[in-house]
Amino acid sequence: MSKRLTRRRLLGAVPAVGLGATALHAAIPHGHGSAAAAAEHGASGAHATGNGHAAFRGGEVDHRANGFDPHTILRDFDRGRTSRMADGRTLREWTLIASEHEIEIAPGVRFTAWSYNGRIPGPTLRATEGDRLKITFINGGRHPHTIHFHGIHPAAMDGVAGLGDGEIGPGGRTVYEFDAAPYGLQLYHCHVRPLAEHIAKGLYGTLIIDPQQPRAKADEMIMVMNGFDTNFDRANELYAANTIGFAYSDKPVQVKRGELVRVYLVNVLEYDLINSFHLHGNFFHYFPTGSSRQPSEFTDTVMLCQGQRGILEMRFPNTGKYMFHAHQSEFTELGWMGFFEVSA
Ligand SMILES: [Cu+2]
Repeated sequence: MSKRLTRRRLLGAVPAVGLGATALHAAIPHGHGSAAAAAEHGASGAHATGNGHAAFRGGEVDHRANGFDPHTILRDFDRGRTSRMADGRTLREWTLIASEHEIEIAPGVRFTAWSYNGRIPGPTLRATEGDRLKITFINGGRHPHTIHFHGIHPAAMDGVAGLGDGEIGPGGRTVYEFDAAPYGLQLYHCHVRPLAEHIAKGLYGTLIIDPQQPRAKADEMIMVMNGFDTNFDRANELYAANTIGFAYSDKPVQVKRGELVRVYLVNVLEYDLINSFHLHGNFFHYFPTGSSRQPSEFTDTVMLCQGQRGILEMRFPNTGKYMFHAHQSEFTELGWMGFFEVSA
């Protein structure tokens, strides 16, 4: 057995270490089912099954048992409990609870996740620029955690050690309160060391701050690009948008021809330097961080470092199925791939 187990080696030989390593070996696609062939070609030797596209073997993930479904997460925006403040502004309140629980991230592959409100990614919080935001954080886990929001706010609300209430211990709670600014697509995540582990286990989510002059009406969705290190070697074995690999391939995202589609795209992937989004059969306008009304690009591929995010706007002129995936082929074959299915 080699000293270090890597995801590339996983495709070839599976040493009996790591959570669910055997199940993972069974679940990921291999070249003609031959471990030797897969090892020879590396991860890119993983071949398609069934309908000609990559997929996991061994059935389906039990979304109900997980407590969340990537198809629900896709269009689930949480505007919080709202009330009017004395100055006329809107106050939005949420409660986020960190907890630890086992989830199935590929058929038969269990992963001890840390999450906000029992789902990965955490709730997609949504507000309008200038609203007052109040997030009560309760730590129901066994390790200290925080919520660190991207955006503009006072230092004491930054959710890092040594500032404000700092790290929140097990059973502890705190309140993060600040104004929604600037408009755009913000990320939130735990900021406790070791940071990579706290993030990669699932403690992240998105805060969308809408501009006061609303964007055009659209079919909106959130895609958080993530991955999972199932054997603790600080490399990912599985990749996805919204946690469950191939979920949008097994069941394509339904959209309408000619209708404006807006994708809020976030990269939280740990352990890999970059991630990307590539669309087939169409182009999109790209708004980095969503912080300008003018697109920076008209393209079919964008590349994001961890923490980067942006808004994609597109209309499909043709009906049919259009693939979207990371343009790192290895990520694609290990789960980060789906389809838009365009109907008239
Ligand atoms: Cu944490």
